[in-house]
Amino acid sequence: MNAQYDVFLQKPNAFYNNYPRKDGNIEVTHYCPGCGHGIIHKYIAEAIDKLNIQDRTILVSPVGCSVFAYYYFDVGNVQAAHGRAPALATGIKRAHPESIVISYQGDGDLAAIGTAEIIHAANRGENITVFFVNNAIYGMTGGQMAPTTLKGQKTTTTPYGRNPNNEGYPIRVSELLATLKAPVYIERVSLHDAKNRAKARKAIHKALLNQTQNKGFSFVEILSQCPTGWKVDAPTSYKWIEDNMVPYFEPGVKVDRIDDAEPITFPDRIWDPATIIKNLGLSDLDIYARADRNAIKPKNRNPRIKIAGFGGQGVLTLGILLASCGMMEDYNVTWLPSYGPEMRGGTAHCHVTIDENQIGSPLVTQSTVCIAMNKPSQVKFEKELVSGGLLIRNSSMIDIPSARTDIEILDVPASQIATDLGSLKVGNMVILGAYLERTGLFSEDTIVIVLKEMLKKASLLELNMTALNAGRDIAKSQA
Ligand SMILES: Cc1ncc(C[n+]2csc(CCOP(=O)(O)OP(=O)(O)O)c2C)c(N)n1
Ligand code: SF4
Repeated sequence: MNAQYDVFLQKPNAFYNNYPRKDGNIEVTHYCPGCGHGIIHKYIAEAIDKLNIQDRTILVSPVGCSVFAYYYFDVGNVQAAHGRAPALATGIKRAHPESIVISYQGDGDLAAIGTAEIIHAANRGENITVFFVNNAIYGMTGGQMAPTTLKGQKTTTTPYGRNPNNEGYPIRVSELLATLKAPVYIERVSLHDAKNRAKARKAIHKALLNQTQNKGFSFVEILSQCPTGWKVDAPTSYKWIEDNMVPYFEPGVKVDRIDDAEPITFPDRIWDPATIIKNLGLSDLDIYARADRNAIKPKNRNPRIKIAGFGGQGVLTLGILLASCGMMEDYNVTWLPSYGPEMRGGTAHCHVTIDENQIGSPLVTQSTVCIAMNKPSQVKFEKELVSGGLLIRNSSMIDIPSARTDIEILDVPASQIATDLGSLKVGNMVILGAYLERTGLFSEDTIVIVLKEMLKKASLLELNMTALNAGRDIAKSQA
C-alpha cells in the first residue's frame, strides 16, 4: 500500500482509540450522522498532531452538542458551564502559559449566553484559540433559534421564520470581534464543499500555530451543518450551508495581524510556596496562636451560623469577620449574604459555615447558631435553629421572649453597650465577643489579625477590641 495514503487515513493520535462513553459501540461518537462537529474535531486533532502539542493541549468543551468532546480528544480536558469557556480558558492559559488552550463553542454557547465572555476574552487578547461552530441553531436542545439563526429560518422557537423585527438580525460574530484591536487572527470558514473544507483545515491549523508562537487571540468561525436541527438529510445540509449561510456569513479572513504581533512574554512564575508566602508578606502567619480545637465543646464545633438584623447593624460584616477568622484557622468556610432592597434600615442576613470538613452548600437552613440583632430577626430565624442550638440576641432591641424552649440563649445588650462606647456601629463586635467567649472558636490572635486587615483605620482597632471585650464580659457573666 502507498505509505503516504496509509498515513492519510490514520486516525489522529490526539483522539482516543475508542470512546467508551456508554455501553454500545465504542467506535462512534454521539454526533448525528452528517454533523459538522465530527469533521471539525478531526481537523483539530490533526493540527494537534502536526504541531506536536498533544501533551500540552487543554481543550475546554462547552455546553451544547459538543459537551462530550472530552470523550474523544486525548488531551487535557475541562468542561465549562454554558458560555463560560473563554473565561475558563483565560484562567487555564494564565496559570499555565506553556499549555495550548482551546475554547470550543457552539453558536448558542458563544453568541447567546456567552456573549460577554467571548467579547472580553477577545478584547483582552487572551493567548488562546477559539473554534466557533456556527450551525445557526441550538442543536443539543432540539433546534431553537440561535443568535446566528438566519432571517426567515424556521426553528422550534421561530416556527414562522426568524423575523428581525421581533428577534433581531443574525449576529455576525467574526465581524463583531474584528472591530476589536487585540485579536491577531479571525477567519470564517465553511464545511460545505471540499475546497472550503481544505480552507477550514488550514485555518484551524493556523489558529493553533499562532498560539504555539504566543501570538495572541485567534478565532476561527466554522459554518457547520446540523442536519437534525435543520430537518434535512446529510447531503442536503451541505447545500443548505452554501445557499443560506454563505451569502450572509461571508467566509474569509477578517483579521490577520499575525506578522505584526510581537510574541507575548510571561513573567517568571514563582512556584515555591515559601517564596509566595514571603512575597505576600505572610511569613509570620504560621507562628501565631490558633484556638485549640480539642478545647471547643463538640456542639460548638463546625458551626452553621445565621446572622440577621437591620441593614447598617454590621450583620454582613460580622459574617465576613467570622468567615475570615475561619480561613485564618484553616477551616473551610462559606459566607452567603442576603441583602434587603434598602441601603439603610432594610433587613439583611447572611449564612456562614465554618467547617473542618468539606462544605456541601453555603446555604444555612438548619443553623446551630442564630445571631438576632433585632426582634423580626429572632422571630424569623430562631425557628431554623437545631435543638440545643445557640441563640444570641441583641437584647437592647428584643423585648419578647424566645418561642423556643430547647435552645441555649445568650442575651447581649449590644446596641446599648456600643452606644455607651460612643459608636453604635460596634454593636456587632460586642456580639462577636460574646459568641467567642461562649464557644472558644477562635484565638485572640486570629481576631486581631483579621480585624487589623478589615478595619480601614488602625485607630479603630482599640474601640473594636474594647467592644469585643465588653461582649466577652457579658458572656462570662451568663456562664
Ligand atoms: C445555563 C444553561 N442554560 C441553558 C441550557 C440549555 N442548553 C443546553 S445546550 C444549549 C444551546 C446549544 O446550542 P449551541 O451552542 O449552538 O451548540 P450545538 O448544540 O448547536 O452544537 C442550551 C440553551 C444549559 N444547559 N445551561
Ligand atoms: S443536533 Fe445538530 S449539531 Fe447536534 S449532533 Fe445532531 S447534527 Fe450535530
